Amino acid sequence: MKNLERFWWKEAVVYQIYPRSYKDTNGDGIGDIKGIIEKLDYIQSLGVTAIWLNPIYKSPMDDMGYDIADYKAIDPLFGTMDDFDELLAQAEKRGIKIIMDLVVNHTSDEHEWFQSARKSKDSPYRDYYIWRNQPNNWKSFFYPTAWTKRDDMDQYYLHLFSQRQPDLNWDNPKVEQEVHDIMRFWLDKGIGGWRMDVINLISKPVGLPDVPEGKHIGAWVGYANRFHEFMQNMNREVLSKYDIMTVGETPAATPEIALLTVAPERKELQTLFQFDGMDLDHGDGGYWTGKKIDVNEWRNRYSRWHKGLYNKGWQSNYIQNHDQARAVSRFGDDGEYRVESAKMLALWNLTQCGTPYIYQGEELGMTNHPWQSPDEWQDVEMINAHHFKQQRGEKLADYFAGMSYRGRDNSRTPMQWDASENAGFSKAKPWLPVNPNHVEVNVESEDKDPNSVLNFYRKLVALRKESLTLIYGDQTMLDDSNDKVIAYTRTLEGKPSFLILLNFRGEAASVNLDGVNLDNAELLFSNYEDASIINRITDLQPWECQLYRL
Ligand code: TEU
Ligand code: CA
Repeated sequence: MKNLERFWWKEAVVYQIYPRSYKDTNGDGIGDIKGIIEKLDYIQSLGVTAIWLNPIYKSPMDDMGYDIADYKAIDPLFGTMDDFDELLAQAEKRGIKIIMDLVVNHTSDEHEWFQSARKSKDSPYRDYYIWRNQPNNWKSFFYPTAWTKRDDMDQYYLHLFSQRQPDLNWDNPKVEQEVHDIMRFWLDKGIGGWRMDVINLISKPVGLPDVPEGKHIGAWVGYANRFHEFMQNMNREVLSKYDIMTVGETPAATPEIALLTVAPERKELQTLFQFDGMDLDHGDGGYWTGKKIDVNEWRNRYSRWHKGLYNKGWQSNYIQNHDQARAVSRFGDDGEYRVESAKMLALWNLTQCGTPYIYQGEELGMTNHPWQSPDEWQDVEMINAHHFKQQRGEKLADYFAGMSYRGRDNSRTPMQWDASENAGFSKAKPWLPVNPNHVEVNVESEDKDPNSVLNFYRKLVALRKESLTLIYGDQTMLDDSNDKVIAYTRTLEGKPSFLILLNFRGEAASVNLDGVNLDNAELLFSNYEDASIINRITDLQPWECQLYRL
């Protein structure tokens, strides 16, 4: 099977919804399933063909649903199973598939398996989790240690994420059976596929050896031991029996390692999310600090992935999600050039080879939040990191700006529907503050404005869906040491080619296009109204982007 073989999931454009923040219909300040149903016509108007829903299962919400207490129940905050069935039916009417989140590296500590397991070593569920008399040196993703022993416990349990997210023991064959059973339950309802949370962490290295100094726990555990065996079992027993899409979230992947999962002949998953672009704005002080990205590095990393996977496997592309702060605030300019730079990033995201994901609000150019105080934060990662820093004696003033820039709550503030008090998200006070810029940045006003970010996305999604070159074509980087502009062609045998120019800087820049035949170049897209003057094709204004058909 080759890269160019056509499948619906390669041609899909996916819209990611964080249900908690999308639309509240019952006035509790929290988004719900009925809210998503209410907005399906809007979602359809974007041209997207699938929705990935962040978790909506029963959960104490320690990690906002990534801590699941019952895999076969909808959390009452979001609605009922009837609401979910209605969403599936209404989405299907509009040609939209629903992709669910599979979170099976860990459960909630309120899951009945863990409730039973924690009580005694004789529990039939004890071996569903990972217990030790003594912790090893593993750190949790969410600070600080990955091992906890509660007062009523005689052993420590492993949790790679928060204390309330105990890791499942996949070496117990019963755990694998349970997961397959859960998957079938939802697939038999007719869902369109799975996004699989930190799936490459499910198998732990044999004997749980200490992680070497300086190595991140994700890289130490990722792809360890029996991971590929578990994926092949899952594919054989479950996935291969349905016409669905599958995308693994796999921190620490490289193109070489990724192919072991996404090459079709491996019979594991179709595609994965890689993180290589996401640390390019980490400052000298590490994760909780920021800096401007190095454009050459951006080009190198992404083209390494393209070359590594082209014709061998399939990619999934994104510039933000519920874990990543707003792209326009990180890689663009959320001030003076918000509109221009949001469109430039849109053009990047939707002209890569692979399946594109658009995260709610990205289509409006929504920005990071102007946080006033840590008291506003709800995210367990931000709260834990803040407490950890306080305990170590770090001063808030030294890290507040960095956390405000990086924190996950930036992407979780309510969707901005209109200019009214709560941005049309809810009649009540929303669970996270609404960005004050909603008076300007919102669906209602952007819908009416032909030059809005929203309408740019709509046109671009439409173009992408009808163009096999943009979906399946090869990519060739041009002027590949230009430190401001990223330029490339997309080509597919027998089809028109495209030329894409993206100025990643807030200043004028030029690009060298020697060797590209521009004779018949037709400008289809730009974020400046006066861009079609062909003799300045190589001179770009701040954040300018252009797409030509050659
Ligand atoms: O994220 C895994 C993951 O890599 C993140 O923890 C990431 O390191 C961090 O968010 C960067 O800010 C997945 C989910 O997407 C995330 O929401 C969950 O919190 C996490 O797994 C645990 O389930
Ligand atoms: Ca609600």
